[in-house]
Amino acid sequence: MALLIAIADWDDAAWAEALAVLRARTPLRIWPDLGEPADIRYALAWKPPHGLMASLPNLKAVISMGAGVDHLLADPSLPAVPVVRYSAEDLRLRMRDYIVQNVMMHLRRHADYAAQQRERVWRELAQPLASEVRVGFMGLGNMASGAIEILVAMGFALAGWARSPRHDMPFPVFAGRGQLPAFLERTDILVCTLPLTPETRGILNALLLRGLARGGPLPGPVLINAGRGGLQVEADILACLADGTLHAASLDVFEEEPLPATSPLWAHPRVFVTPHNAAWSSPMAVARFALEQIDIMEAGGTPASLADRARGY
Ligand code: NDP
Ligand code: OXD
Repeated sequence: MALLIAIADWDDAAWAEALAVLRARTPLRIWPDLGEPADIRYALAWKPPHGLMASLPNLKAVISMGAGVDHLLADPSLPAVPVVRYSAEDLRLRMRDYIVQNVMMHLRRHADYAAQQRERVWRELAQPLASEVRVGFMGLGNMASGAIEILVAMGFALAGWARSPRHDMPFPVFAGRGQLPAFLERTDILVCTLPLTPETRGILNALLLRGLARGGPLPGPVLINAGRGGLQVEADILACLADGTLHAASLDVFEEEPLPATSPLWAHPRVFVTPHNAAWSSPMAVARFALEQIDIMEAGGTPASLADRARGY
C-alpha cells in the first residue's frame, strides 16, 4: 500500500517535515515518480494532471489538499472513488482569521483612511458600530463557520445564504436562488466562501452586486471573496467599484491565478488583494489529516468530509 502525493507547484523544502511524518507511517510516491502504479491505494492531491488518478488501478480514495474539490472534479476521467475534502481545524481557523480581519478592515473604513494617509489628511470618518452593519455569508460551510462564531459574538447583524434551508444558525438563513434577492438587499458586507460548481460559476456579477443593500452605514456595499476566482466576474466588480455600486472589495481568489500584473485590481485603492492564501493548507496539518483519513478508511469507516459529485462540492 502506498500513498501518492500529487501536488502542482511541489515545494520540497516546504514539505520536508511533513514528508518525514508521512514516511514514518506509509510508503510514499511523489508525482511524477509513480513507481509501480498498482501499489498506490491513496492519493493526496492538489490540481493533479487530468488522467493521473485514472492511471492508478488500485486507487481507493483521493484526499484533496484543499477544502475545494473543483480541481479534482474537473477531471473527466476521475475514477469513481471517494473524494475526501480537506477539513482540518487548522484550515478553518486560518479562514476565520482572514474573514474577521477583512470584515474589521471594512467596518473601520481602512481603505478610506489609507487614502487619507497617502494625502496626509487628518479627518475622522463616520464610524458605525458592528451591530449596525449587516454581514451576509454566501456559503455557510466549514470555511465560514469560524468567522461566524466571532462576528456573532461581536454583535454584527448576520444573515446567510446556502443551497438548502438551515435552522441551526442564530440568524436568518436564506436558501436557493429564489431567496437570493432578499438576502442581498439586507447585506452591507458580502462574504463569499461558496465552492465553485456549475451552479455558482460567475455568480458574483454586476446583477448580484446591484442587489446589495443601499443606504447602509458604510459608504457603500463591500465584497469579500475567499471562495474561488471562478465565482467572480472581475470586469463587473471593477465597473461596480467605478460607479459606486460597490465601495470596496477584499479578493483572495481570481479568475486567473496568479493575478496577471496587468490587472487593474492590483492598483485599485479600495481593493485588497491577497494571493489565494486566505486559508493556507499547511503541509504538516494536511499530512496529519491525510493519515487520519487513511486510518479511518482502512478500518472500514467513512472519512471526515466527503465530496458529493452530483452537487459538485
Ligand atoms: P462546505 O461544503 O462546508 O460549504 C459550502 C457552502 O456553500 C454550504 O453552505 C453550501 O450550501 C453552500 N453552497 C454550495 N453550492 C451552493 C449554491 N449553488 N447555492 C447556495 N449555496 C451553495 O465547503 P467549505 O466551507 O469547506 O469550503 C467552501 C469553499 O471555500 C471551497 O470549496 C473552496 O472553494 C473555498 N476555499 C478557499 C480557500 C482560500 O484560501 N481562499 C481555502 C479553503 C477553501 P449547503 O449548506 O446547503 O450545502
Ligand atoms: C482550498 C484552497 O480549497 O486552499 O482549501 O483554496
